[in-house]
Amino acid sequence: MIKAVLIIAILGLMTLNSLGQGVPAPEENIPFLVTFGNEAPKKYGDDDHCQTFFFSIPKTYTKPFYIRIFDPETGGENDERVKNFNTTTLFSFYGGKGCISEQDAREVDPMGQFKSGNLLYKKEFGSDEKYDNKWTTIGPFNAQQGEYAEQYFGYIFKLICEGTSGDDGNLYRYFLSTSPNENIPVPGGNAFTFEYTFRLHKSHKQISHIYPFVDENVISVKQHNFDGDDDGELKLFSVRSKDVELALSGDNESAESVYNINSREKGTSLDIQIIKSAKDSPNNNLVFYVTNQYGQAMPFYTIPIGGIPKYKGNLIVKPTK
Ligand SMILES: [Ca+2]
Ligand SMILES: [Ca+2]
Ligand SMILES: [Ca+2]
Ligand SMILES: [Ca+2]
Repeated sequence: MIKAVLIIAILGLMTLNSLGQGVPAPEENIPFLVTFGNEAPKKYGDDDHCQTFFFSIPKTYTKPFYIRIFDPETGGENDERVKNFNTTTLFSFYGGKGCISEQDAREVDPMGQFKSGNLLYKKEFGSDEKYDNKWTTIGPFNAQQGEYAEQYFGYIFKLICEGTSGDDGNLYRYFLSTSPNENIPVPGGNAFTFEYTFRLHKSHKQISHIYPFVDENVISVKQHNFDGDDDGELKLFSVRSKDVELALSGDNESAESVYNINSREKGTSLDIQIIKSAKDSPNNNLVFYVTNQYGQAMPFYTIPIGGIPKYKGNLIVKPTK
């Protein structure tokens, strides 16, 4: 069974390799990650002023890599201004032992030892034209500086963005690149998080996707979202299901719903779609995470493991045992 899951996962990584490692990825159709300054109220759509992303580098990649951040500062273009821009955010990047194996690193809230591992880089950004609306590069780094975790498909690194002052929203994106000057994907690389705080598109025509990965131990999943502003519908698709309605939260509210996993869905990703309402609505930020039956947070990969799930109806699939 584990072997089958791994084979599916590797095939998925290979076929989707060409899609690159933008965070958010084009397949997610999410315009920006968001982190607010620590003086912003939760109702702006960020419950903890902190976002953690992990990057995985496969064993097969032995050259240096870079992390690129688009618009790391909070000012000028892209960002959400509340009165004057007065926000600083701290980006810190970790590898080494404990980077992901430390339980606190995999929680949905920043707590305890969530900054586990070796600190490889940190920099605080305020409002600065020099970094506005453009890419900034950190690195080079080597895979061996990460923490190897087979379960997460390679050497793992962790990038934390924290709102250290102010009340504005920092909107930004990441790219895992082989180049310091442009966005060139690391072959077989990926990125994932256990809690996602992001901006939805303004336009009503948009559908955003997130892809939680269901490993062989998962029996049921519970999706949790905060501050969805009742902005449309939330639906789940998988190899077995389509159009399953999930609860989407209102303004400054939380919502959750449970979905039971079928054996056919193990080793695949789910496709949770946020289908925007009929009206355009700017500045909708929300928080999303998914837990398994033990209450453990599950990873969402920007490049879905096993590929984007395609509904296969009532097709009989041979058990993999
Ligand atoms: Ca900006
Ligand atoms: Ca402000
Ligand atoms: Ca920004
Ligand atoms: Ca919101």
